[in-house]
Amino acid sequence: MSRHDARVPGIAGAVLAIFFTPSVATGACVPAVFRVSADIPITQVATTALDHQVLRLEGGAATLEDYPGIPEIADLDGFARRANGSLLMSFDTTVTIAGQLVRPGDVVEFDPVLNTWNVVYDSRAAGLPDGVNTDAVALTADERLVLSFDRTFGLGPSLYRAADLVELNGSQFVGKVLDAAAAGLPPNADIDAAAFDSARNLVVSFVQPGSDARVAWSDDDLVVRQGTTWAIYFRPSSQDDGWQVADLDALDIVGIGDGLFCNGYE
Ligand SMILES: [Ca+2]
Ligand SMILES: [Ca+2]
Ligand SMILES: [Ca+2]
Repeated sequence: MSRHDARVPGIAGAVLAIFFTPSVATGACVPAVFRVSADIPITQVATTALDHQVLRLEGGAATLEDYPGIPEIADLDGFARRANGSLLMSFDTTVTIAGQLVRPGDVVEFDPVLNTWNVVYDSRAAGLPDGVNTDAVALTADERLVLSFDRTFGLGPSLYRAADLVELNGSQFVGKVLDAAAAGLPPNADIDAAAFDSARNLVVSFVQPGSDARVAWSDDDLVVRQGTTWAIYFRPSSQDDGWQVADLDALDIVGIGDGLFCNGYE
């Protein structure tokens, strides 16, 4: 399910490699680990990942993370890593993993030590309308699920939009971490990757290019919520032109501890 964008003019390639050393006005740089997936094969720092695989990016190095059991037909489109190393994933299509049916709305947890897979959010049992795809997975500080979906739908008395981020308690929706309408995002905006860094900054990627009064972004960019606006957090295309035709569709972040971020213009 590729969603190749029209690039934002003047942005692509405008920034030299920054190698995950975010800096702000102080010039201080803090290392971070990004785990990302794309909607098509992506090569970065001479390492290629297919759309169901993850690139681990740290300090200018890229490492392929290929989790056993994921069918190649799947596009990994939601990803988060627990503190204990277990991995939460969602896919764009229905797949069978370790004998279990995993629907696009579901979230499945992979334990890399025990090599086990378990569905931890059963979308059908939870009442998510059939056909709704979970397209972003993040975790609160106490490791509750935070999900985004690929379309607008109603559930109970509430309306959920594609750029909402919804917090769960178990399988129950308990509130919006980001309310797209309240945030002033256009009705067609769709968040397709989300994570909190260790300073609890909300970092997301969108399906489409977009902008607010301060900044314009492309579908591979990571943008950070700052009050009522956004700023560029990290721009993968600054490291590899392959991102200019790829959508970043899954994300996890570890290691930025001081609220420092990369605005792409330092
Ligand atoms: Ca992917
Ligand atoms: Ca979404
Ligand atoms: Ca994206």
